[in-house]
Amino acid sequence: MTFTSDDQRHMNRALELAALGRYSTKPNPCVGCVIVDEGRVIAEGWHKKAGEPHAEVYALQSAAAAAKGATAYVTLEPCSHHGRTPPCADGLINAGVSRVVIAMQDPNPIVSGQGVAKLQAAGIEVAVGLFEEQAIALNQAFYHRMTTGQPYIFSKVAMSLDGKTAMASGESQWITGAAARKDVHQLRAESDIVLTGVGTILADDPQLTARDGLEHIAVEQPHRVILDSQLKTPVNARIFKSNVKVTILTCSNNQDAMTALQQAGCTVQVIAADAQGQVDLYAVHEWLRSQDINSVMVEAGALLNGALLQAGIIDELIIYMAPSALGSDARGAFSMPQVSTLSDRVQLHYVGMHELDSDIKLTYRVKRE
Ligand code: AOF
Ligand code: ZN
Repeated sequence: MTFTSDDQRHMNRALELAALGRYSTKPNPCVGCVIVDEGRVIAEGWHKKAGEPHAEVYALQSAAAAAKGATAYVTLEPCSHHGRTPPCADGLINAGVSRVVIAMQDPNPIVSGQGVAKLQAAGIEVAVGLFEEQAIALNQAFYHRMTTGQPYIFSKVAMSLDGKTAMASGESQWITGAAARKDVHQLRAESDIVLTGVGTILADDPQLTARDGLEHIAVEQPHRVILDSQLKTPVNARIFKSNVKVTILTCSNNQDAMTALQQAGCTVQVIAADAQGQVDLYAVHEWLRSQDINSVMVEAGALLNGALLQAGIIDELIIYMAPSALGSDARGAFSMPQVSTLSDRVQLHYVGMHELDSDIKLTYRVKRE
């Protein structure tokens, strides 16, 4: 398929528009649309929030009758299904557009190829694949879930150069600088769920919301989930103070503790216990899979992080490394008591690196046999 430089310019703009929804469309993908007639942009649109109109609907509304004979640039294959909104392929057909340029096929099995087929059957010229890589990258977690049936699960760790996350006393705040902390808030804003353990709640009393640097941007806050085998989360924890959903996964059936936590404003869900009487991590994984979500960000201490990594539940690690050394008495990032020989080590693929002021952001994918 060959694309002109004008095609590239318009698709670039559609990708820019799509990115405006990156903190608010979850669990839907972010999508942008530009409508062009005789070389002139006549309308633009982007998807803002699940349940609200798709990108094409906004663009077609704004183009009105001028869409007839025009070209639509869309970052995702127009949908063919009646979901929370009617099919965009029908909208484009009814508006009389003559050409549709698409960055990527919709990996959602209820659409996947059928949107294109519908447009072609109506006699519209369709071209797919312009800036496909960028479009997939923009919706990495959505793509992962649609192609594997599992949410994309990553763990974020802020550590010193010697791999330590906290002093032996538990003191841990501000290991990394302001730019890295802002980046963490963006990751939270992109994630459907932020997962933590009761140990982190007791040690740091975090809110786990997306705030820093996002004050003027529409953010659909992540659902916070706490693994708390014995229901030790205090009812006055700061995580309950913001008006954002909290769920506790437990294997305790202490009714009094459960009622008190429900009154504090959270949902308590009992799941299976493992042989040690802790919540079973495979049951946690199953529960995450059952939610309508694309991505899970783990923000936890060494015990939970190590256990999730060893259980093969983590897909990716995002490490913020600060230029400091905390010494060998400080706490490590991953407690993995079962790893006693090098052959048991968890192996990683390097994905990329970014400088954030004086910190470094490193991304690694977990190798699977
Ligand atoms: C498009 N344009 O802007 C978006 C699309 O629940 P619904 O009705 O919003 O449908 C969600 C599905 O629609 C989503 O999983 C994806 O396959 C597609 N999203 N499609 O043509 C858009 N956001
Ligand atoms: Zn649609």
